[in-house]
Amino acid sequence: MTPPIEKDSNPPLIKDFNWSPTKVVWDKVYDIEVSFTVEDDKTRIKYAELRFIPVEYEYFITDYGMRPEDYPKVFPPDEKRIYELKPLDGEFDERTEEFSVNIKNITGGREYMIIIIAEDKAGPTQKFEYKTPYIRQYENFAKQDNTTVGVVYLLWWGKDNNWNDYKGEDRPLLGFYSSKDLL
Ligand SMILES: [Ca+2]
Ligand SMILES: [Ca+2]
Repeated sequence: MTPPIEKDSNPPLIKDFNWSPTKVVWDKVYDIEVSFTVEDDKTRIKYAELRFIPVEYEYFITDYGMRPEDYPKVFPPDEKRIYELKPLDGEFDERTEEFSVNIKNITGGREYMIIIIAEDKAGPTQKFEYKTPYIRQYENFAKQDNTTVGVVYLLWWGKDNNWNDYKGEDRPLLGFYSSKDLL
């Protein structure tokens, strides 16, 4: 008698997800490493893919009135990347496989989606999604000296009345302004 074939309709688990910056210059993250494990209880792992997708903020155009031509100046275009992965040990031959990806030259100025898709040989597909925090576009070169540049944002500020009562220590370099000043 042949043993009954055990059905496997459950997708594998994606676990131990981790990401860490591997190249950072003055707070600007250029490169990251993403690692994770795919594990199934019955079937060996067949496939794993990682997508690194720039998050788009269409609502700046549709809701906030940003001109479409200004969008790429604020959120610099960056490519979508898709990595078809091999296990760290080189072969898809077990029910547990580990993976690691280096993502380099991130443009930044936005968040990114990290999407992992994994399959075991029985077919079911598992999907995992993670949104990175904001990754800055430019290096924070302000840290290279001890000068602090500040911006005070005050709604409705008059030249005559408000400055007399002003108790702050910081004074505008260009003199006392008023919200009524013409540009
Ligand atoms: Ca399975
Ligand atoms: Ca293996």
